Amino acid sequence: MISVKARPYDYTLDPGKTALVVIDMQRDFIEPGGFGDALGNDVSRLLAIIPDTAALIGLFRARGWPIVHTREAHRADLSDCPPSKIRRGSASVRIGEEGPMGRLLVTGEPGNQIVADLAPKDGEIVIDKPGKGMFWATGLHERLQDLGITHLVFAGVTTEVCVQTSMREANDRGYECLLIEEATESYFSEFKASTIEMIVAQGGIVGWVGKLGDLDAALAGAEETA
Ligand code: TIU
Repeated sequence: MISVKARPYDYTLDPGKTALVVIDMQRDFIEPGGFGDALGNDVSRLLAIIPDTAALIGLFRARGWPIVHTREAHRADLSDCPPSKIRRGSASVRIGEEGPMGRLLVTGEPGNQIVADLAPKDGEIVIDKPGKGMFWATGLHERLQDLGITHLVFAGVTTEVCVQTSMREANDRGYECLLIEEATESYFSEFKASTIEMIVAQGGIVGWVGKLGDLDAALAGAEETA
């Protein structure tokens, strides 16, 4: 077991039973002309976490530990998208409509691809999810169980929407969850800060939040002493 400095107290992970989950680092949310932009958000804040997220992915790749990439994505016929989701918000372009990067939030479209710097490699799990949470209609829980995964490290966007929903769903399914602070972002700085406080409140009611450098140091330190 490896102990990582975190809030509200040290997080203990089990090597071999730990996977990284990178939530929705797709062009739709991170680049101008995507869904995030259509909803009226300034997407530039999200671009800034790409280097730290790449470094986090690198820690897992170096060890051959499982990596899951998710995309918020709907089928081309939108049969997996509730009409309520399409109606919601005051988007200039709605889900399924044509934007500068193709049809918004539709699988296979240019905007639905994970940003180039974080592109999945062969052997990594890529999940298209129709909801904000990563378990609804994806079969991911069964895949993680088949791999014997008990611990999940989280990154991605946005902190208070798809990351928080996925982390709460994972917590309810019994996973021990750690969110890496530098590898997640929101369009609203105050929402990121509040989400972090919600996760660690009440003794870690949803899980733990830690820093990339502390995870790196803990993993490297454990290998030195092994
Ligand atoms: N709008 C917003 O903050 N997020 C989403 O719609 N999806 C994700 O968080 N991925």
